[in-house]
Amino acid sequence: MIPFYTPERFTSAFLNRKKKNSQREQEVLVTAKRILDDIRENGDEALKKYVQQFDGTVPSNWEVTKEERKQAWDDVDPKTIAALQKAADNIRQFHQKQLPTSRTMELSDQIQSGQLYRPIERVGIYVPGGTASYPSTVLMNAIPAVLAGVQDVIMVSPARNGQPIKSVLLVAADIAGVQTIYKLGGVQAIAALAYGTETIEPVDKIVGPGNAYVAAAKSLVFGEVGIDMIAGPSEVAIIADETADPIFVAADLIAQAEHDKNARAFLFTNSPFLAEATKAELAKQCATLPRESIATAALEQHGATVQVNSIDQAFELVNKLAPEHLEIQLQDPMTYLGKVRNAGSVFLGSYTPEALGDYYAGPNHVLPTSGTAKFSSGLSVDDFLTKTTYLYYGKSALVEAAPHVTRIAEEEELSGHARAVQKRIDKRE
Ligand code: HSO
Ligand code: ZN
Repeated sequence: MIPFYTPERFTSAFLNRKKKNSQREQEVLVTAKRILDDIRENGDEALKKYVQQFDGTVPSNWEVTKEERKQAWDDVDPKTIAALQKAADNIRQFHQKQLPTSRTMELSDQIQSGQLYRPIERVGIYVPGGTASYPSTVLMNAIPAVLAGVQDVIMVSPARNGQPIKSVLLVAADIAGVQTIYKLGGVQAIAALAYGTETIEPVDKIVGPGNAYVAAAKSLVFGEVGIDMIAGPSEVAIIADETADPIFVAADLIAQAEHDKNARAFLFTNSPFLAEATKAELAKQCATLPRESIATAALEQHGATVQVNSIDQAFELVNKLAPEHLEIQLQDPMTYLGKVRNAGSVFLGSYTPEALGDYYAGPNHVLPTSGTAKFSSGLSVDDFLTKTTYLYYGKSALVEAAPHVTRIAEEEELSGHARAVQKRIDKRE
């Protein structure tokens, strides 16, 4: 089951950067580029070709109709709808607080400056098909976009082999305020969103998770359109001491491990007792888990119980790891928040499982993975806003600034810049 590590072995196994694109990743990039280029050149004709090839049939219309969306509400259990609505309310409430207040600086009536926030106009949200196709993903990606004021929120998801997009995804899209849904997936969906075709208008930014091909395609279109991030496998780090309940700790490690075979789940503890008890619990709980084989594989290959000398050492290692999710199952958990430097999202106390945040409580579940929490953050309203700065100077303020501006311009040997200021001063005199 879960292997045990000393802090030193954990450091050399998990904290040393050595990432280089593997042969397989290179191949994925080449394939993705070929499809992107073809669709960019040949539009709908190429798009249809790849949809036929990968999804088995080409839908008569890309867009999910109003009737299909309405029908979906009848197909989903009302209890599920109610749960999604409550989750959406919580997510909305949390993200509402992220909306920026205007930033203006008025030094005098002669000098004003500030920053305008404007929503991105068109955003595409990728929602995977297959087993990892989650309504929570729809809520987490679309709600901040809608709150930011994005005019057109367009969701894409594959409709494979003539099967419709799952009803629960369509309902989640309605709840979140998605305007348009296209039956498109894979690299071809990213191409259509990024470049547009005769029938699909391009977007300005693409967000949302996807498989290796989708991730490669997003990385290739980045620059021409915005993207959120390139997500790696999901991760959790749990810091726990002897006061933690091994049943809860094991359950949360498993919740992470069941995502996929590459998911990473780490326990940092100063208690040999908790380490052993958690290990036993993992075996017990995995035995009855429907996704047992995935969870066990992840725990065995990418899991670790790290026996630390102190809780301070646990935080040191975790800050180097910069995990996507951090759970603190210690007495008085709130007092440890100040020790967290690098983590996507923190879950405090024994009664705050990560699953609560994955689905329901409010903070976003789209979070930086693979150590990228050192320099980036989870999805928020900010990701759907642009910032434009502005500046106003009156005549006398320019006169005062002129000698300094022209001095720097001369230093840079850009006399055109100096003149642009000086001409105005000369004219005034
Ligand atoms: N733990 C995932 C989110 C998720 N979990 C969706 C279940 N559904 C990444 O934060
Ligand atoms: Zn999850």
